[in-house]
Amino acid sequence: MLRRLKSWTVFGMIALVMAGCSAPTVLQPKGPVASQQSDLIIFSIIFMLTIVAVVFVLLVVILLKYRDRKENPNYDPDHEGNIWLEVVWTVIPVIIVIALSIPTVQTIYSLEEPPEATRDKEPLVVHATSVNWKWIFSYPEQDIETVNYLNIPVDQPILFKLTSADSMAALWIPQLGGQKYNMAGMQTQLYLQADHEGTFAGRNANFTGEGFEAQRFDVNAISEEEFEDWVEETHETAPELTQAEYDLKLMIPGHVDEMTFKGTHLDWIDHATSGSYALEARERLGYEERNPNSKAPEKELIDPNTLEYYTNPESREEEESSEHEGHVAEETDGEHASDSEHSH
Ligand SMILES: [Cu+2]
Repeated sequence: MLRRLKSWTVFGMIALVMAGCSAPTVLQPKGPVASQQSDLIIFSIIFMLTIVAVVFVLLVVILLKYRDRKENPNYDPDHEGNIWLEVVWTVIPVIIVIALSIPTVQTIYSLEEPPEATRDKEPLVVHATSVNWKWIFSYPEQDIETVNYLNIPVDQPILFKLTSADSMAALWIPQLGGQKYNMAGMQTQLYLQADHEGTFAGRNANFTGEGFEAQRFDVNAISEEEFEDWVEETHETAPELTQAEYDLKLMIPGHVDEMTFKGTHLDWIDHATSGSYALEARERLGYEERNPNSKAPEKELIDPNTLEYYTNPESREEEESSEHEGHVAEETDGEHASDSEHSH
């Protein structure tokens, strides 16, 4: 019964796709996290469709059986309460809710852990930072930073540490798993994993204004050897990430192409512990927010190479120690300390 319904559900999905709706990538999982979620979705759909089917069959049966008939003109149904019936239609919904809740809660909790299949494997840590309207990915262990694309090895859990430099965003790679929110000044964690090689679409799933729609990225799932080669090659060929370039190209709202750097911004800022960095960088560089419909010419940014902040790091250290009194507390924070360990 369940098997046949499952094939009907899949058939219905295919029909939807062929009718011109975009392919439901959520139901084409390419990793254990997404598989668990799509199994839960399919289970819930079949379960609920079964209930709908039973209700409609009962509706038709009761309409036919208890209708007013010509041969029985004085039909007078008994409307008085029936305790047995009341119990039945209270208990059944309770059972339905419990039956739906158990697998849902189980799945939600298991998603907080690395995937079962590769639990013994050390996860690859990737800090994913959203900034209007780009994605910055830092690999602290590999000492690499990429923008608007992500290279990951297959069959290894990826532990995303999510944060944002400005607006609240949400990292979503439908074929690898559901989304989680990125917020400035705090960190959320998300385990994802690919078990097929290929390129999967990722995006921001939380509306953040003007450039939101184009805040997309590609996830390239490659073999472990290819990943090692890429890390090595990046160390040899990619330019070093500097704070001046980071602020000028990435902290200013807008779009950029894919980029690759040696080094990560975690060397000078973790947006999870300080939510105002992007705003300060914009102020330093003279960026002013402007109405998207404005016809006035865009204000030119200050060249960071003319600012003492970037050219003379010593001046900055003095400035910072006087500005941020809570700095010492941040350094001893457990999460922060373990992050700086990774970056060596
Ligand atoms: Cu939050």
